[in-house]
Amino acid sequence: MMPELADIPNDFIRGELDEFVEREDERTELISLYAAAEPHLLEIAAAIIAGENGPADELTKGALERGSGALQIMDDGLIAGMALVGIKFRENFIFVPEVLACARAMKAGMAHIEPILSASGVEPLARVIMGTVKGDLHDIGKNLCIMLMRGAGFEVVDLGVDTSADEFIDAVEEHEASLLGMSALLTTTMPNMGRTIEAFIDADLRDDVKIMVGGAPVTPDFADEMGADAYGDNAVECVEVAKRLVGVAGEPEIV
Ligand code: B12
Repeated sequence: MMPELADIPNDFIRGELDEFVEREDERTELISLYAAAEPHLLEIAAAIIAGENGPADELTKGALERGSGALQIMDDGLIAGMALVGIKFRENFIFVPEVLACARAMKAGMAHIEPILSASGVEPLARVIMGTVKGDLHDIGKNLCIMLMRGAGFEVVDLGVDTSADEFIDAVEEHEASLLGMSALLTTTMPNMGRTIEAFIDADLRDDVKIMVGGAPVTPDFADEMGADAYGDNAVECVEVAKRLVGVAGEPEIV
């Protein structure tokens, strides 16, 4: 049986979903997500939605202490909260300052998850350069990818946000990286991935590095058209793709 709104074990989230999520497909998807999540993880999602730093920090720490897995906390707590924030933002129920508060709350939670997902201690599988493309300041998804990649044994150099083609090229050369990952969250900045790939071709370096791309508006077709080697839909897939591109067999080892 399909879960219903009443099955979500959190009053605040039930209210938010009922008030702000109008599209039927999104309501169904979010109801399934929240109804299946454990109540203490939904409290984390609620703290993200409310943009409350302190609770996001405390609740994430508490969830780890009671034994929830880092990946589960990330999916059912932190990312689940951001999903509703994204819809409220798109529909103009909230604006940039509120979204920034939610992003800060998410970062407060991620601070506890990071050491676990990044702990690896093995010889690096490969050196990877990661960055968000020029003109784009979104870094939450990229940072999650980096955490999981470090946890899976990659050495990752993080160029941050608003990264130009030249900065990507310089970093690949300086660190002799075999893999480059680019993130974009805006349809207006997505073409900068293609421009960066062009710049690698112009610099005669395209054959030296594998390039993977991701971010909410990016599609496998778009990745293909712009000449990327691979596309990844989420942080777990990012690790899988990275392993495939550098020729490491086996499933990613993630907490
Ligand atoms: C948080 C947020 C912000 C924050 C960013 C804070 C930060 N430090 O990142 C702030 C408030 C700054 C912001 C600003 C803006 N934003 Co904004 N933002 C968002 C929001 C709500 C969530 C993004 C997010 O963090 N998602 C959670 C993470 C976990 O998901 P993710 O980023 O998709 O990453 C996952 C995958 O995509 C993948 N992935 C990501 N990168 C990579 C890379 C590789 C290599 C691989 C393999 C995989 C991969 O793995 C990740 C983890 O699973 C989205 C809505 C949405 N639903 O996406 C809008 C959204 C992206 N923003 C939007 C807009 C319009 C803006 C602004 C232009 C608003 C304005 N008028 O100023 C500015 C632009 C600023 C700029 N120049 O970049 C639009 C974009 C519309 C479009 N199609 O272009 C969106 C979609 C909201 C909307 N529907 O209107 N934003």
